[in-house]
This record gives sequence, C-alpha cells and structure tokens, in this order.
Amino acid sequence: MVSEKNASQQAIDLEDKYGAHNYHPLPVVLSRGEGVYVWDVEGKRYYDFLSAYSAVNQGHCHPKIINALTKQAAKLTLTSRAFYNDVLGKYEQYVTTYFGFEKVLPMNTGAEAVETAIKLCRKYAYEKKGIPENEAEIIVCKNNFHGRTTTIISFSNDEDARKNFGPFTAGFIKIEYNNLEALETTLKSRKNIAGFLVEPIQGEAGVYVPSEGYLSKAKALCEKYGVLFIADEVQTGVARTGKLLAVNHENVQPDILILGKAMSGGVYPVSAVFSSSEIMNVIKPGQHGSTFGGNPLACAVAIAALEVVKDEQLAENAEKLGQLFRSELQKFIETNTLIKLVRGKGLLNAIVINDTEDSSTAWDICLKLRDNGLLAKPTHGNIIRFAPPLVMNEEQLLDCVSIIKKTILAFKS
Ligand code: IF1
Repeated sequence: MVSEKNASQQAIDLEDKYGAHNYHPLPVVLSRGEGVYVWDVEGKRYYDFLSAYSAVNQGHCHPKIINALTKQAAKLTLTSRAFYNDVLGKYEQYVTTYFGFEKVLPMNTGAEAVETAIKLCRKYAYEKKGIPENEAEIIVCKNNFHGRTTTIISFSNDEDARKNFGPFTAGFIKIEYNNLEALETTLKSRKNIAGFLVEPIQGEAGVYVPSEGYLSKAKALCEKYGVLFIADEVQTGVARTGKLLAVNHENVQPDILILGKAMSGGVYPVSAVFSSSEIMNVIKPGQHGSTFGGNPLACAVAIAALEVVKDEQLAENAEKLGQLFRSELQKFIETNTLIKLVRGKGLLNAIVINDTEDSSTAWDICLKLRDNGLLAKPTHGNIIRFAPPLVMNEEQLLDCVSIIKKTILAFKS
C-alpha cells in the first residue's frame, strides 16, 4: 500500500525543493497560533517557547492587534514617504512618548534599523564632533548579533554568517563583551570613535547576561569620552526582560535606541531608531529612507501592539514569571547532570547543556520537547533559548516547566 505523505511532510518537501536552504528549522509545520499556543497542520497543540525570537511578546494573533491591522488594511496601507499619511505623525508622537525620546526614524526590519543607527552615528560624528570624513569608528562586541546585511556581518565573528560574503565594511572595532576595561582602553587610545553599539543581553551568544552595572558604567564611559551609546534592543526590548527596555534595569538612557520585532507583536515588520533631536536632525531629506518605513499599516499595528504591552502589564508579568522559571529550573538542575546552568532576565532565558559545544544534545532535546508539546530552538554552543510569549500565566508556565523537566529526565535514562 502506498502511504500518503502527511501534510507536514508535504510542506517540508515544498520548502526543501523550492526554497533557499538558508535555515535548518525544527521539523514542525505550524498553521495556527493563539496566545501562548501554536498548532501544527495535524492539529497538535504546542506551547511556543521561542515567540519568533521575541517578536510575538504579545502572544499569537492578539485580537486587539489583529483588529488594528484589518481596520487599517481596509483603509490605507502604503503611501510611501513621498506623501504624508494620517497615522505616521500620531505613531511618532505615541512611540517617542512611550519610550522617552524626542525623535524616531521608522524602518521595517531589525537589520535596517541597525544600519540606520550606524549611519546616524557616523553622520553625527562628522557633522557635530568634527571627526575627519571616512575616519569614524564604532566599537562593537565580540559574539554580537545585529542582523544579516553586508555591513552588519562585517563586524560579526560568526564564521557561518560571514564566510565568502566579503569584502566587508571598514570602521568597526571589536572588543570583549562585559569588559569595561577593554572599552575604556579602546576609548582612550583612539581618537575617532563615534559610538559603542551593544546588546544589553547577547541573545544569539546564548542569552549571555552581562554583570550588574556593566551597561550603566559603559554608558558613563561613553559620556566621558563623548561617544554615542547605541543600544540594540531588537530582541531585549518591549518588556521581554521584565522592563520595557533592558537598559531600564540600570536606568540607562541610550543616545540611540534600536527596536524591532515586538514593536508590532510579530504581526508586521516594524522597526525604529530613537534619539534626541540634536542627533536625529543631522539627517536631512533625501539622505535616508525606505519605501515601507512608517507606512500607515505598520503604524496602526505598532500602536495597538504597544498598548497591549501596557494594558496587560507584560513587563511586570515577564519579571514575575522569569523569576519563577529560573528558580524552578535551578532547583531541578541541582539534581540533574545534563543541564549545566540556567540564566536570563525576565522571560529571556536559556539552559546550557552539559556536553561538548558541537554535540547534537540541545537539538535532540528540542525534538523531544516538541514531541511533548513545547517548541524551543537551540542556539550556538549547546544552549537552548526559552522565550515564551509574555501573555503566559503562572499555571501555563508551571505546566511548561514540568514538560521541560519530564523531557530532560527521560532523555538520559
Ligand atoms: C534570523 C538570533 C535572535 C537581533 C538583534 C538585530 C536583529 C536581531 C539583537 C536583526 C535578529 C534574529 C534574526 C533571526 C534569528 C534571530 C536571533 F538567533 F540570530 F540571534 F533573535 F536571537 N539585532 N535576531 O537579535 O533583526 O533584521 O532579523 O529583523 O533568522 O536571522 P531582523
């Protein structure tokens, strides 16, 4: 008898045949999402423990956000910035007030916003600080992840992300993350530093949380040397770490803030760069832009998505559930040798597997978690990232903890 391929296998085969092979997804094919849950094409339900890399903080298909989307989609979607639209100004007023900045520059993806921040930082350095043209340098950190454009991968040290994509963009200096001495030495020894670009928590590096005080002291050093402090909060921003922004944990106001992902609750690509007027005003008409950036659909969706974060107190919930998650897993790993440690902030967490970096243990655990109804993805070096939607409740979180425990216990029997 010829067995019919199931719907999941058919979807996987199509991607395999017609799509570029630039990803290696966990084999699960999703067709529906609601809140903290997603369903595969066979109807099996899972807890989403990735949230599209912290984009779906507000939960899947949040009715308030979807309502804003459909309402605006039926009215006006795109004008380009050749003309004004009646939502952009409202949005700009709303988000600058919301995040506490004078100005915003709207883009679409995280990488575009990082590119925008780099351009803004350089232009400010030349026009306001008098750095000689083409000499500006930006300090970045080892093991960073800021996106996939040619300029951004120029300062990555992930060989997979870089190999054979050169030649690269010059003007970046890489220092150790979480090392203030390295920062000060570099600031002191070079005269053309324009900015310091940093992730408040390194996501791709395995949810690597810097020492307490690192961000505030790094900001103080930047001030001392007249260098812009640029926070990439594409992944950590919008309540993920238990505060609206991860820099809020240390009361740091970045000179330039980069947001993306959860600004729209994962409903539509929305990213943005924030700064003071003094900085933003160096960009004049024609000098930067995007066809889709600031379109009315994006603006309507983002306002609704950010309202949900406030209305449902998602930062507070992330803080509370994050503490619970880490303390539950901490208790568990003290009795288990397969997991080395758990770390994170708010609901951005990871477990480090006690195995060689190149073993497939983290991947194999994720397959078993999937079978047990929870979706998570390994990251570099045998680490599993855990980042559920922030609309989760305590009962659901404890249910997830027991799935994780059960899976790991069964693993090395
Ligand atoms: C992929 C990681 C997460 C980011 C920070 C900018 C961007 C990202 C701090 C670019 C994007 C994503 C991209 C995604 C995987 C994912 C990721 F594992 F690679 F590191 F989230 F942890 N700054 N991160 O984390 O934003 O242009 O993608 O909108 O598949 O590459 P984007």
